[in-house]
Amino acid sequence: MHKSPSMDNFLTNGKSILLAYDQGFEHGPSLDFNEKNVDPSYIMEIAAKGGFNGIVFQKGLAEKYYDGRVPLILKVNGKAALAKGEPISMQNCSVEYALSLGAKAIGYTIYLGSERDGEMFQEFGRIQEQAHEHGIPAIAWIYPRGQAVKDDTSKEIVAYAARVGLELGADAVKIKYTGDPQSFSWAVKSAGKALVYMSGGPKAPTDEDFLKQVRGVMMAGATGLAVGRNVWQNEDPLRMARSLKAVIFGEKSVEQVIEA
Ligand code: FBP
Repeated sequence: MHKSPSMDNFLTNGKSILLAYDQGFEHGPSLDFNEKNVDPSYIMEIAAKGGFNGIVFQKGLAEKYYDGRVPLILKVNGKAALAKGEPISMQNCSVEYALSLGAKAIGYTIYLGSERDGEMFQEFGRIQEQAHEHGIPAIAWIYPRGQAVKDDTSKEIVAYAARVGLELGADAVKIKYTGDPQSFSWAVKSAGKALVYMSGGPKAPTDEDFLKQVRGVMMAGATGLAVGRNVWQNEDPLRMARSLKAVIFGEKSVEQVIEA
């Protein structure tokens, strides 16, 4: 009987916080980066000093900046922001090459609802099998997107994303927050044994706003958070990391964290 590889490399007492840094590819450097966070070494430092459970890099960054201090999730597909039309993100790195760079998991984005989602299902299916053959988990970023998707954070569509991830064999799914714990708990239930990570999103107006989202996600039974901008765009990323860890691992309320 086939057993899925465990996500244990990325967990602390069953919970997790991952640092995502593929936005230079997905959005372009000018949209998200400043003089400091445009440097991948700065992000590697935040991941290590901030005690993250994993860091997400595309292969070029992994080759030149990954230093082994934090488990690596190699993102093996990506889409640039320039082309318009139905979204499609195709593989740019093999599973074998990801392993040679030290990957302890594979990351792959699927745009559920795109007219081209079948191509990503097919490709992820192959990648997931290769990852499992090598004993490492496959994490699916599942973002409902395309003309057919009216509301990408509705209870129904987020749960659908989670379920597609489970059925495709993802060991963890990275999905957007619905906005409240009740509706997000339906996504967590729909994900079954696939672990659920909330995807960070653009920087929230205040730290408190973002911490409230994370608290809601954890109350809904998620495993944790895969976050980029809300950490490395923060003026004090390590302080933000501490606050997030207090909510995720310490089960602290936002009030307790803010007052500390
Ligand atoms: P953020 O926390 O910065 O949103 O990062 C999470 C992430 O999934 C990244 O891995 C990815 O680059 C980005 O969001 C994609 O954002 P979108 O496609 O929603 O613009």
